[in-house]
Amino acid sequence: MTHPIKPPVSKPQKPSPTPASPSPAVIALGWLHTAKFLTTAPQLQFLPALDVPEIAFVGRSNAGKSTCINTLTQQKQLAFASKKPGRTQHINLFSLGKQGVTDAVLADLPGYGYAAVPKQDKIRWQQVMANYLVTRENLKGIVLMCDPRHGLTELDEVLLDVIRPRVEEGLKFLVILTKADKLTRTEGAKAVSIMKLQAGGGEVRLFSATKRTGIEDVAQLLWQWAHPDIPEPVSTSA
Ligand SMILES: Nc1nc2c(ncn2[C@@H]2O[C@H](COP(=O)(O)OP(=O)(O)OP(=O)(O)O)[C@@H](O)[C@H]2O)c(=O)[nH]1
Ligand SMILES: [Mg+2]
Repeated sequence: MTHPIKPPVSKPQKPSPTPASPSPAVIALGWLHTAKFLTTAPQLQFLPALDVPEIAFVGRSNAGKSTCINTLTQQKQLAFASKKPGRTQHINLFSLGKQGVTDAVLADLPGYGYAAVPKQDKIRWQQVMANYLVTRENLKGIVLMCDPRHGLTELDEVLLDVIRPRVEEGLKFLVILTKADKLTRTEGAKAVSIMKLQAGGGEVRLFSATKRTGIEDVAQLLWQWAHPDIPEPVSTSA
């Protein structure tokens, strides 16, 4: 007696899950993580002319510019941060871009307002900075770092006056209220409302490197500034 050979029963195939696409924040942070030191210069004239968007971090000495760049790029010592004010004395550029293709640059600028700096040096530096902010052709956005416990200083106001015409022409502008870990929630909210009135139409965000507040939000904003033709970040493999 022969037994019919049963055909093997194939299990019903589950549809293979499509990998979830990374969130805009993950894409923006991944992009910032590609940051590499590009060059340093004591003055604008020594900076290379570039044709990719440049985003400058400015603000009074010790406000937290270098720390903010290190936090956003998730690199501990990309920019020199220090308890000692006046640590950053050159314009330092960092290139960003996946697969080795630079698509934007971050600029860490020396802080102003440090009392111990000789007057002549202060004036010289203010001129270097004003020159940079007014004439740097590929400058796409300015991030003004401000410690909300001190508010805007006189030199911050000077800077706002210098950049106002360019902001009116479309230059992106963000005020980061730093060291938010030093404020209560209510103080933080109040500082944001006050700064929104002072920032002349710019964006305002609370930020803390220690508590990691505002990192994703700021990262996404910078990503959008550098990629204005792409409305939402799209998934790209590194
Ligand atoms: N608590 C707290 N401290 C911070 C934060 N960000 C920066 N700091 C501290 O503030 C000090 C100054 O930080 P830097 O990043 O060097 O400041 P900077 O604006 O680059 O200063 P200059 O280079 O002098 O213009 C350092 O001691 C940092 O650790 C923050 O979010 N929270
Ligand atoms: Mg610095």
